[in-house]
Amino acid sequence: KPMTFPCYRWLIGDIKLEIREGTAKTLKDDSSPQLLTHRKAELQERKSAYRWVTWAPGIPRCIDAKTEADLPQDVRFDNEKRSDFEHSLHYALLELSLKKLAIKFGKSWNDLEDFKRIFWKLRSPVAEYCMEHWRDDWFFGYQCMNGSNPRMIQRCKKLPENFPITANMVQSSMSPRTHLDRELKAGNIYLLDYAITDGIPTNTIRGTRQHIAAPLCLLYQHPDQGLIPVAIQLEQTPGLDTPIFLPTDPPLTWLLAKMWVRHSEFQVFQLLSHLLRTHLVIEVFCVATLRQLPAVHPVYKLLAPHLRYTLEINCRGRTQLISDNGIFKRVVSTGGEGLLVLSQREYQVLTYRSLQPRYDFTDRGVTRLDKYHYREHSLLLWDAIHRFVSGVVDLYYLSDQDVEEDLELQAWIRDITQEGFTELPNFGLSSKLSSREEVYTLLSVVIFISTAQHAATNNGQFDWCAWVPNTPCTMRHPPPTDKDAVTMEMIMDTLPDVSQSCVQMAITWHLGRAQPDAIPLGQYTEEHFTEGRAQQVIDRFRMELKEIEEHIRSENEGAELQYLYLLPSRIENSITI
Ligand code: OYP
Repeated sequence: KPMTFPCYRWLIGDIKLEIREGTAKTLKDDSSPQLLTHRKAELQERKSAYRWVTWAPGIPRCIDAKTEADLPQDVRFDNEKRSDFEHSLHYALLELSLKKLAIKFGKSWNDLEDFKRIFWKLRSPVAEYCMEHWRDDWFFGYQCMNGSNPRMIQRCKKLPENFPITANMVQSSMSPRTHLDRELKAGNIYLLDYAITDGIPTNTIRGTRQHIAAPLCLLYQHPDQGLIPVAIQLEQTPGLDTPIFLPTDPPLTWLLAKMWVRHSEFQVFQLLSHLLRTHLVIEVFCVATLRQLPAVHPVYKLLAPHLRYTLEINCRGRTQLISDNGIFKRVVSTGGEGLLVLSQREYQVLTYRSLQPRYDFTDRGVTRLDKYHYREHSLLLWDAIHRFVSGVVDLYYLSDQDVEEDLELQAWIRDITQEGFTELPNFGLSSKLSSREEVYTLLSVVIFISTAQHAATNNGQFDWCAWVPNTPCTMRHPPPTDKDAVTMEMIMDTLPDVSQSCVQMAITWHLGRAQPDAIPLGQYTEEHFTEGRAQQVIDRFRMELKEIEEHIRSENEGAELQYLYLLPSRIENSITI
């Protein structure tokens, strides 16, 4: 097994012996001039191997590599990973293209049941459950909390001015003993607002314009039914052509309105929650760590296992997924210019605070949302990660002053804030680290996002997107304007065609399936830390993860629909897919 992040190669002669023990050292701990020279030489070499580049303006900067082939060998996939990645994709695409041929190319489906014709073999229990229940309102609400994009739902204290709902409209979703105003005050009303997709340039696929709406959806935490959608408006500006859709509308009308919400959800989920807020954010830390911290540095040792393979998967994403002729351009409504505009909008409002789960939940006002498993598991994991990180940091930094005086660590945070997250005045991460507390939080963010948060967004994508009508990647007709004019034919002409559906199935399966060579959270196979004190902290972390594992297991036992994305054994130690 090749070492991804080598520790020892810089060290020669008697010095090599000392370091082979693996004792982590900050700059101050390394006293001999010889060692200091090596530290410097290592960093010089690394800075020339790993350089920043602006792939596109207005999003995080990334590694300077045109394709994965330009990356240094140390950060490339190993043979097993590469062949598995390439084979799995070909397998999925081949399987589906055979079906595609058997059906008909580039055409609409006839009926919702038709999607079953490609829904075969590449299955999962949740995907199947989804296929059976995707029309149900409770299932729609459930997905806002425990689907692939659990960060969109927010509490609604006051109705938005551009969403003119009256109490009357939603009364039928509530018991006669209560009404909208009372439920707003009680904290039982929630909102999905896709304003960010308003006016995004749309893709043209084989000559056909695709469409994007900007929905608003009001939800009610019903005492018996759980979280259910009660009103949907598909554009941000109210008007005669943008009716407010209700569960009491003709069934197909309400269904189509929900599909439009879920189509915006696909875009926000994949591009913002997944790509931008996990992959691209973590790449910044990856590049800065490789450039600024020598392999003996404790922060390097702590982070390296959480940064494995991220540069390569991101390079592949940039060349094959979001490039001018990539997968998005071929089948997704935001393909082309749209995906960049959307990402730039999100980047403008991205905050360091929102990357910390506790703040994320309080700021969205969702601390009292019922059966929000993602929130519960996230907090357990965050706390375990935070205890682990502070345990490690305390071994090498005895005071806040030690933090302030670590010149390598200060160069690292400057690289992150000034070279990585550029053009981002409101990000809220200072370019100077002044206390141990700040270091705990920052390193916990990096580990939490590269493990738990990525698992929560990535690993369910086949479950929630394989049944294409549940989360369509594109819409081929504009949103409905007349509640009484919605037909099955119109729905079929709107949803992704046969070919687009096949690609959506293939790619989400390819990315969402368990990785055969996965290293789970907390398994440190390369033994960066060898000193006993550090091993103890690692062991305690593993024990806590085991407890979380058992807790989640028993909580899910016998449940018809299980939430297992944050099961520690299913969380990868880094973003590798
Ligand atoms: C890289 O040969 C990645 O076509 C995925 O990207 C898929 C390929 C290459 C295709 C290879 C090929 C991984 C990194 C990332 C990310 C996050 C965003 C994922 C979005 C998935 C969208 C699925 C689209 C379905 C229509």
